[in-house]
Order: sequence, then C-alpha cells, then structure tokens
Amino acid sequence: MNSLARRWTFSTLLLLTIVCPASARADGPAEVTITNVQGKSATLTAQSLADAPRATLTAKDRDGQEHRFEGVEIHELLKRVEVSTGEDLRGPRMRELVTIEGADGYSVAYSIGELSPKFTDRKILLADRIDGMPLAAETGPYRVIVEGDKRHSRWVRNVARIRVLDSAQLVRPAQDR
Ligand SMILES: Nc1nc2c(c(=O)[nH]1)N[C@H]1C(S)=C(S)[C@@H](COP(=O)(O)O)O[C@H]1N2
Ligand SMILES: [Mo]
Repeated sequence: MNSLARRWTFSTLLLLTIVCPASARADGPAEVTITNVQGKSATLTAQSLADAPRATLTAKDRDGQEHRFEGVEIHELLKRVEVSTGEDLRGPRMRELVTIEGADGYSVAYSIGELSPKFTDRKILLADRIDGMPLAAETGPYRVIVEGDKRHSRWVRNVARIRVLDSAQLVRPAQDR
C-alpha cells in the first residue's frame, strides 16, 4: 500500500469510529419489529422508545448487584399494534401470548395477563439503559427485564422481535383433535 492509500484507509477508519453510534456495534438490531395477531406490524426505533412513557425498576443482574434498568414497559409497546392490556382485557383475549425473540433466535413466551398493569404490579420492561448508560453490546441495545423473576431465563438479550399470538390458533396436541 502506498502512503496515500494508507492515509485514506486511516482517515476512513477514523471517520467510521467517530460517526458510528454505539448501538451500531451492539449484538442486537437497532430496531425491533412488533406484530399483532392479524399480522399488522410496527417498527420500534430508539426514537420511538425515547418518546414512549419511560419506566424504571431495580433488579439484580448476573453480577449479583442491584442495577437501575430503564426503558418502556411491553404493554406500552403493544399499543403500537392496537393490542390493549387495559380494562378491556378479559374473556377470550386472555388466551393471547406474546413471544419475544433475540437476534440469536432465543425466544420466550409471556401471557398477555402478566404483561397487563391491570393484573400485576410486576413490570416487564424492554430496557435500553442500565444505571443511566446504554446497554452493553452483549445484551443490547434492547433487553427484557422481568421484575421479581428469581432466574433470568426470561431476560431476553438483543431483542429483535415481539409477536402477539392467539394460543387458540396454535396447533393442538394430537390427543385433543
Ligand atoms: N438472546 C438471548 N437471551 C437470553 C438467552 C439466550 O440464549 N439468548 N439465554 C437466557 C437464559 S436461559 C438465561 S439464564 C439468561 C442468562 O443471562 P445472564 O448470563 O445475564 O445471567 O439469559 C437469557 N437470555
Ligand atoms: Mo438459563
């Protein structure tokens, strides 16, 4: 490589280091897709999460220390695809499920009732900050935090997708058919 080419390469790398936001280096995608039972979808961006009602909770991370997590409760995000968890959540809607999937395909199912503040005070957060800082690349930019859970299997890292499903539309066990 001649010196001019070398200088160009160096300048380009320097520029990329300066202009790339931290989220671009995270293991998870910068945007989360959310889909309802009918297939209607919305894209959650850093901006839409910043604009939504913010919530915080304190929980022990894997280091055994209490941390302050900040983000948006899942039920607030469900409103973006017209899924309500308010007073009208009852009857046949109680069979709805919400799956949250990480960039690596790891997926967790939550029931609609446990995501509703009408049913429980235990918050389930799509967190984007820990102790006032953006999440680390290995967990972010978005990570589920479930208040009160004794183990972290439902704390999905690098969240990529949220899907609302009707459990009655899922395949039934053979003995039921
Ligand atoms: N994206 C993603 N999130 C995940 C997992 C995974 O494999 N992929 N494993 C889960 C399981 S089973 C556990 S116990 C916790 C472990 O997280 P920790 O190492 O921060 O305790 O992450 C959960 N979140
Ligand atoms: Mo686990």
